[in-house]
Amino acid sequence: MTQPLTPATVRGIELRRIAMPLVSPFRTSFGVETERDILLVRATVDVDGTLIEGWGECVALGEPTYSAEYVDGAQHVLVSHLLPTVMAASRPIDATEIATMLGHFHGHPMAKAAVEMAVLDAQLHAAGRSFAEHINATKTSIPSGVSVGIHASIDDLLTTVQSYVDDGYVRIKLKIEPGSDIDHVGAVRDLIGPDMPLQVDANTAYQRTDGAHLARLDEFDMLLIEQPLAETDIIGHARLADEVATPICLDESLVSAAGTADAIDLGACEIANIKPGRVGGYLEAIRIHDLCVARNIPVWCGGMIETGIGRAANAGLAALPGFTLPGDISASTRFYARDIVTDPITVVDGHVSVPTTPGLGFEIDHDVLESVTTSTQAI
Ligand code: OSB
Ligand code: MG
Repeated sequence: MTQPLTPATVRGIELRRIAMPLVSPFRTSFGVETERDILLVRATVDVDGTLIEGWGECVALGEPTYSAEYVDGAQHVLVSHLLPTVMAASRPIDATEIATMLGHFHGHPMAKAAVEMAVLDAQLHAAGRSFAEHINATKTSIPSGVSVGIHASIDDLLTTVQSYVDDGYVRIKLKIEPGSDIDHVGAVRDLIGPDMPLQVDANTAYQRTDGAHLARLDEFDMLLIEQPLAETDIIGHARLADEVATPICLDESLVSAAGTADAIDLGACEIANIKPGRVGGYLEAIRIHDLCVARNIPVWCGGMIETGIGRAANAGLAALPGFTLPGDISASTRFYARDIVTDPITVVDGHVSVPTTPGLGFEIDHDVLESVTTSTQAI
């Protein structure tokens, strides 16, 4: 970190729900997303007598299918438990203190991360500093990968993948599940050729006994297999790592720095997908990045179908030097026809620019935001 930021007194919070239709259905092994129901946190804070606004995005999905959190539950825990605690602070606070202040509440990392994000955004604005600069991130642009949903037909899958190749994405990630795996991956490898980086994400769809089956993916020379087994099954992933040559990467299983260190030590995590929401915030995400660098574990930044708010913040995070693999930080247009920020994330020559403006690196487009808002709640 650079110089500490000036602490902030939280004066008010607005929770805002928005409905964002996806440009096409996104199917994973846990379900189909057609519209994103997103909770935004707008914090009004006082920094040295000046009122400043900051925004956070809660990445919880509409249903508890990717993880236990879901957007209605996140809003409830924020309103009833998390925000009253943060707002009862008797002195100005720093974003880095929020995880500790909320530490006695079990779980709800995505709800906690959204509060931390909003306060951090406001503090960075007050300091006139960008997120990437604040965390001493080194890159000015990051390679952009795209996550491709499960397709019923291989022909349709190839059409979709070709369109992303044409858009310039430098890495393809295919969602897989039993029945839509070996053939799908083989056909895509034939389409994109041997040199294009390729990986798969099972979102926990396989069993411990699927080692021999998953080893059939080895011939396609992929970067990694993401989260084949249940999120709690660390030993199962370690055994799979012995059976399958393709590196095993964890997503759902990694919920803290301590747990990530254990998974690495057990041989269950050869590559790490870091998502700030899943681990309770950007500061825990940086701790995970640091320990992976110390243990020589490659890291990349995952995505949760974020708006321009979350994408900008993720781009800042992924500018840290340990993020050596392309992330799931795609253009806003990958999922949304119209983003809620004035400067949507774009992919140029396969790369996303790291924001350099003060704050997390976006400006809200208030007209678009109003048009997609379904409710607001003031705290
Ligand atoms: O497992 O990485 C995942 C989206 C929602 C929930 C979980 C995941 C995903 C993605 C898409 O794969 C990532 C993105 O491009 O935002
Ligand atoms: Mg994943």
